[in-house]
Amino acid sequence: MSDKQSQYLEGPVVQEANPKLQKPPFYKVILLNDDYTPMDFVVVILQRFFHKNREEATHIMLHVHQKGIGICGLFTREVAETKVRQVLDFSQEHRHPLKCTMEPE
Ligand code: TYC
Repeated sequence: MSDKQSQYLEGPVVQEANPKLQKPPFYKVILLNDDYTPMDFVVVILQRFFHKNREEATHIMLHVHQKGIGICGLFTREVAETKVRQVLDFSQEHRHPLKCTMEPE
């Protein structure tokens, strides 16, 4: 009998975990509410950097406005870092205090 045939008779073969095959961790990019950033500006941010349509962007902005915090999207670490940087740079350029951060999924 071949090795393969005897494996079938002995039942399932358990494969050991391979750390290299773990799925890449994702990060939430988070917007925080403040009292000064105009609502329209936040909607533009969500359209420009997170590819939301006007309706989705307005929904997320209002959620953050009401609850204090909200998720813009899930990304790999490097992409999330880039999004956070883009939001902070763009907000600073326009002299708005909007805060954006990221945390593991
Ligand atoms: N609270 C702001 C206002 O009343 C609007 C706002 C929404 C600001 C979401 C930041 O992440 C934010 N103008």
